[in-house]
Amino acid sequence: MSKTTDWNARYRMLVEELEADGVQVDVARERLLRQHVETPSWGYADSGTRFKVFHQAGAARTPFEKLEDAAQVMRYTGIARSVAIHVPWDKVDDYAALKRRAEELGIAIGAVNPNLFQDDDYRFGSLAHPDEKVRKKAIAHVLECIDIMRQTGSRDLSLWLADGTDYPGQDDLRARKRRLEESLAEIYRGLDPHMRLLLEYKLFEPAFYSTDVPDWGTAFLHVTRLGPQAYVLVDLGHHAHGVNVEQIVAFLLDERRLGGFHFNARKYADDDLTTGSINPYELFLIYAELAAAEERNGGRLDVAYMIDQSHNTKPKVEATIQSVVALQEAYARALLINRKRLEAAQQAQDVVAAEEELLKAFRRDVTPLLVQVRRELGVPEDPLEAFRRSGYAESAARARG
Ligand code: LRH
Ligand code: MN
Ligand code: MN
Repeated sequence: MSKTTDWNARYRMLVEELEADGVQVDVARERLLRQHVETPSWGYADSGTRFKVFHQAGAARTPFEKLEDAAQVMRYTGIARSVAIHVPWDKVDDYAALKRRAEELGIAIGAVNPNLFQDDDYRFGSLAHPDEKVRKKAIAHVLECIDIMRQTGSRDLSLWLADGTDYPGQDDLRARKRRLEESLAEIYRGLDPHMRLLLEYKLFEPAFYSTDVPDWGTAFLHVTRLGPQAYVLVDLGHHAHGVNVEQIVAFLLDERRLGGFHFNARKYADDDLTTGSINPYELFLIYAELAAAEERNGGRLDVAYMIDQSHNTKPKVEATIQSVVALQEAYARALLINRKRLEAAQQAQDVVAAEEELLKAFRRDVTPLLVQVRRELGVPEDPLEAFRRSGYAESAARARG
């Protein structure tokens, strides 16, 4: 981003152009000022592929160091207001102290993610395991996470299950469904009234023959049966190729069961790559649905916008800043869609005009609007460049080894 750019002039030009076109820029600006993205604690620690865990100099080693890194993303973007934790990866003796430290750093603890996949006992599943003892252990762990939520002030419990089978005949598929229903109901009863259970689905992996919550429909059925505090969580990497994710989002929004996202990008499967790096048009179309729902809902939507990524080839804080900025850009473009003209084209069955309305917004250079928003948020005009210049990565590498 050039230092000599006259951003005020460019912003005025954009406002003029959009308003002549019938788009209210102030509405977009205000929504962007309120945008909230949650980053994952596990995205700041060493991670790997199925073949090796790679060490990165300066990667966070403790839950407190993860908070420091998350706070950097907040400092440079102004919208990465909270960080999700994963237990026991983020196990500490005193969760109230973790909450206090987050607050000192200008962020909050967000969703709590139980870990039901890293214990030897979970080889054949957790909440749907054939052995009642293992199911009880898994439920107890989730209830302990709900207790942690009370200490961290978290509202959302994010539940992803590795449960499934590898071979036909390995287990009774209907029995697994019923066991899962019972376990989820017990967990649901443990929630405080303001808490939400977000159920994440995933097509496959680690199980390869059957997965107990393989798709949005299964998750939807479970959360609907559980009650009004249960919602579906959409992870962008958890679908088969060609699945229309924005349609799933629209359906769940309409049913008021969209609890949140795990944003990332994928080329093949659950790649956990930088949001918007592979399929920016899909990301925009998802945001087009979100912005439309917000519009119908008086400008508010109770959805948790979380990132779920792990970076092995990129520095972690930089990749997370790129992701937050990609979410900001997708949202900005979606807010600038001319809804009236889109609807008119839809009514007239003018397919080309309707598509062109979306493409026009998708191709729009929103940088002047984002610079304006960043100035108001008190963060640098170019978050990534400012972070790279700050020397934080180098000093973390020296301090953390
Ligand atoms: C596994 C997974 C899932 C969870 C995350 C913690 O697929 O990526 O998306 O949310 O681990
Ligand atoms: Mn996920
Ligand atoms: Mn995943």
